[in-house]
Amino acid sequence: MLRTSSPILQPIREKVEAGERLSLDDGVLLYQREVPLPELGELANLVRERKNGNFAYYNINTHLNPTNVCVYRCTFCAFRADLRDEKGYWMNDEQILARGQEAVDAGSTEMHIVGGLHHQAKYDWYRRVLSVLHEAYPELHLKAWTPVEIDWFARQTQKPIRWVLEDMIDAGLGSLPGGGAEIFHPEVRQQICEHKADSARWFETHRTAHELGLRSNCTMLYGHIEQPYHRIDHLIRLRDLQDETGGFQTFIPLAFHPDNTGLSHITKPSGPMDLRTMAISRLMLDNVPHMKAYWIMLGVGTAQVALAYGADDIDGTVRHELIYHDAGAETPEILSVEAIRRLIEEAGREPVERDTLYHRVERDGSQWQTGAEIAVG
Ligand code: V47
Repeated sequence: MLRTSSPILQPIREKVEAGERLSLDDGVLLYQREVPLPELGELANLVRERKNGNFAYYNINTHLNPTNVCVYRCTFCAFRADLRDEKGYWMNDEQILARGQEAVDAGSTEMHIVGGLHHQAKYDWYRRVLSVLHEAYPELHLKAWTPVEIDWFARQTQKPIRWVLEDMIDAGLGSLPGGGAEIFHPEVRQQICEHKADSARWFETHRTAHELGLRSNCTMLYGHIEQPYHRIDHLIRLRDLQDETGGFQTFIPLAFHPDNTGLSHITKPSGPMDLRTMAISRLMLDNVPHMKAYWIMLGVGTAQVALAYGADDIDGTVRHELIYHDAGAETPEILSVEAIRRLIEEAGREPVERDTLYHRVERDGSQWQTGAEIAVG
């Protein structure tokens, strides 16, 4: 039972305490300023602790963006480059393998791989990014490609999404990251990324991945041109697929960073808005086991506080992150394991190293092995 009680929150509080599902109207109401943030946080924390107790998970991971050249021009993206841009790059096998070696030397269990849709790169090159890494470093989990890329590969090869996913699994794909979701509602999607995979295609990809036994993550890009209604609609669409498949592991709310983007006139969401969005996401997505406070995007301080506003995961040590740093993120490029464990402990939580699929990791220096799967209440 919670201590505080604002009349505006009372009906929602009763539902959450009883474990009942929140509606679209409930979610939109939670974005109203009259709903006190501390009370909202307290409710989200109730759900967080029901599911994950006092644990806060992290992993040792690295990012690989094998090219930034992209045929699409999403207005929110500062990472992409044109074919002839000075900042454009396209990695070869040697560079990709060097990243793999660096990751393994640092004890990474996961490589997060996404990138641009290069005008000249054929499907076989994208497949090869995975196969060269997987052959050389079979223990490194490859969390790769968003539905935007999978849709592009399907169009390039003229094959169904299922074929592309099966072929990528054969090459070493371990799971799908949550990117490319942005905001599903067409009123917004058509304005920020009209050409790329639409919401139907995004969901088809994740549904098919789950049917093939892959786990995946999901995200929402907030704080640009969308309204609270679009955010809650987005969360409910994710919740509906999760009811069907149960394949999502983690939801990551992504705060928009405006620098060097086509939306640079927009002010970045504030800390309280980040915490509100985390808490509302935790309450709406009652069937998703984990909520990630991605420290790179939130900043370390807000990520720590978010562990009391619904989040139970902080992502990883991270190295070579470009998408947020190109868009003005001022966070460090990497955190040591000691730093990440300390920031979790400072927030009053118990740090647990996990692998990508939420097994505990038992570690002896850079040697590691996976233990039991983490049980979620
Ligand atoms: O799809 C792009 C977003 C996403 C900007 O699955 C931006 O564990 C803010 O999906 N400001 C990629 N956001 C990152 C992503 C992710 C991150 C961490 C963990 C996981 C996971 C997934 O970043 C893109 C897009 O939605 N994005 N540009 C920007 N300027």
